Amino acid sequence: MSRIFSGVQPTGNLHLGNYLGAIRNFVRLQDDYECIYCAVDMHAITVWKDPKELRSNIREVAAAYLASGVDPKKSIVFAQSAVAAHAELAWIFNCVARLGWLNRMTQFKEKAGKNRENASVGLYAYPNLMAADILVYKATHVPVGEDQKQHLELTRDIAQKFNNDYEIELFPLVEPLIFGEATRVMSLRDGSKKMSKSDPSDYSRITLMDGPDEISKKLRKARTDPEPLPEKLEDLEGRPEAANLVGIYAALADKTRSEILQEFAGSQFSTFKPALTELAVEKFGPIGSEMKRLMDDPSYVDSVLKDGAERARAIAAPIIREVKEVVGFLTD
Ligand code: AQP
Repeated sequence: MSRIFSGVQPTGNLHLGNYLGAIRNFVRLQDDYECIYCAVDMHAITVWKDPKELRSNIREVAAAYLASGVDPKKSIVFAQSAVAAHAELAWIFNCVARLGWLNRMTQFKEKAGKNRENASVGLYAYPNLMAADILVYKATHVPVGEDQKQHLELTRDIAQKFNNDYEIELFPLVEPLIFGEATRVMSLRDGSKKMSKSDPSDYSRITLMDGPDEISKKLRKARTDPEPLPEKLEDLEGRPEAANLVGIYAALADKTRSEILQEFAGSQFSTFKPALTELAVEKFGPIGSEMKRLMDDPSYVDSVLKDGAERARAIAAPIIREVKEVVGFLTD
């Protein structure tokens, strides 16, 4: 059976993009694959993070998985820092990956911005840790949003270089699983920017914990253009905000964007936005309230994370041991 690995950073403000691009797909894959889902807390500290907030955000990611339908009996749910093998393999990969490869990573450039000299070394080496997260389980498939494609290509490069350098077929070449009608959800305030947790504007994103009033307010204020919705998909070209809302509707309704356009062709946003609001409230209402219930019961969430960490450690242990032997470390 192929093995799936994926993770979400516990950096708060989990949003529609994280759900449609990743978490919802985690749920859909768990019947057909062995799935390992992580709150990647070691990635979260690559930029400064308040410790109290981090603890709460780790539980929030776990609660989001569970509330969205990840079954902790079928899938493994845990916090990255609880399995030391991630960090051990990441160091080895720091010695495999080349500076030139990391220099090409667009996410580092975006996140470090102009103040590159002041960015943490962890932020720069982030893709090596991500490769270790996946390969410490020899996972073969990784469900992610489109923005993670470049990091997964780097994971393949690292696996290939390790295999070549040590003349052994140890690591698989992972395949990204990027699917659905909303693989790159854009900001509600600016159709050229991806919806993100760190956008300073709350109006740029719908979070999983937003109630009906907040969802309605945010969608009412969402930027659009004055044209009605077209009949054909190609006519959405050059209309990023309209295309984004249609993509969100399609993903939430589990239909294609063409089907949505057939339904709403000729409609103004004054008609489309309330329909989208109703759909979003219907889909997110139960997830948000279940997340709140789980967040109020941290002992249950912690027990899921503890059990998950034990199961993850058991899978990673023989793999990291094999890697250490191949590299030439002494193992007992
Ligand atoms: N806008 C998005 N559309 C579709 N998928 C998205 N993902 C993130 N944003 C979108 C996917 O969600 C998963 C978890 O992301 P992450 O938390 O590991 O990191 P990120 O991509 O850095 O998330 P954010 O929300 O954009 O955070 P900040 O603001 O900190 O940069 C991944 O599979 C990702 O593809």
